[in-house]
Amino acid sequence: MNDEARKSLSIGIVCYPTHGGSGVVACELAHGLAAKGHTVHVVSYAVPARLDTLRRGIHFHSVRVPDYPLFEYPPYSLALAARLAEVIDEFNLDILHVHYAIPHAISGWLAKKMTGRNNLPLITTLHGTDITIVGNDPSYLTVTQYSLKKSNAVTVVSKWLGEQVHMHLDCQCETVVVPNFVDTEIYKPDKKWHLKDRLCNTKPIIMHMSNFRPVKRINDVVDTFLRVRKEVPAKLIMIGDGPERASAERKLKESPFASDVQFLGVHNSAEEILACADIFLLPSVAESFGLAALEAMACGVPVVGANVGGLPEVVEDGVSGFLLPAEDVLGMAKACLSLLTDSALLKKMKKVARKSAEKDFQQSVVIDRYEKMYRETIENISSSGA
Ligand code: GMT
Repeated sequence: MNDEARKSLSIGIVCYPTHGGSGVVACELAHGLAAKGHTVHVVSYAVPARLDTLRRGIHFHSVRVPDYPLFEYPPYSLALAARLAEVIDEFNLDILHVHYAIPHAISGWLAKKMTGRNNLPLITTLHGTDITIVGNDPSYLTVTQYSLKKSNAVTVVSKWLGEQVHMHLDCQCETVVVPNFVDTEIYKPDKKWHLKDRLCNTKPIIMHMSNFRPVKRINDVVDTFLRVRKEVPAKLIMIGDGPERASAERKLKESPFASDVQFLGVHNSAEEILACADIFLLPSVAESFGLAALEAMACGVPVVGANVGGLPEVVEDGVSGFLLPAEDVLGMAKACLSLLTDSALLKKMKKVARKSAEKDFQQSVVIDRYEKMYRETIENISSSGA
């Protein structure tokens, strides 16, 4: 390896700070890159939930969006572009990697133009709804198409999402699949018995973790659990929070099994809780990848979920879990019951789930891929004399 290839990089990462999968991936990537000796500058409007700003090599830069009575919609995209331009200049970034296309990709491109750093590589990682819902909306379609064309590389978190880019955006841009990843040293089947005890030590645990948006079908999680609970003793643990929580709680009020359901709220280090589960339930109607399912699998928890989007690229039906048609609550309940009434099958699937997370989605391997892509993109741009 020559000196240039070994040089540590100054990397800009842009993401949403909220509890969404794209922010989690961006932060874990930032941690992994910093651990490899790079300096990572994370830019967002608040410190992302998973970002550890105390780690060596991690810097956070906040975007301030001033309010003014004239604006019904304060222009975040412009405030972000201006902040990015400052960070590019001040820290002499070697590469800018944005997560979630809207508005990050276009703000990144604008920042390049503003600083005159036309050769600064811009990488855009697409996460799902930035293409299938938001990017696809006529209001954002052309700007999304344009910003992808202007990115030096576009990555997608699953093969399925790559297909959606071509279908929804009718765009010729090349996409590279770089799957999401998990740190299997942190997410592992290491039960903390005091925690298991507190959650429930006498019944198997079914778990769900998400931001409780309508796409996650929180009521299907509850309905599936109630069907299972009618047949066997079990407990449902819900991690996260969001708009669908209230309706799920209302539904439970009418059930004799309400006391078997516990809402824990948002947890930043969910790994210890996930390791206490026997089944992870993910009945979403759309999921470009399903990071929470992968984190559960790494903890040795098989997944029962919907056969949608990129989820089959993470969970192998009948092997590391069961995938049923979306909204098939009955089918999902039967799948859970087949696991809870057959301890040999459950044990086998737990093992396979962990193995598959280790084999196909190892954090160090995926971070190396991103790093290689950064270096290749820098090299290609500099050798093309752009
Ligand atoms: O839907 C979410 O949970 C948030 C969203 C995001 O972009 O923050 O998640 C998407 O990206 C995650 C990380 O790549 C994927 O694991 C999720 O499957 C994907 N969500 C959807 O496609 C609905």
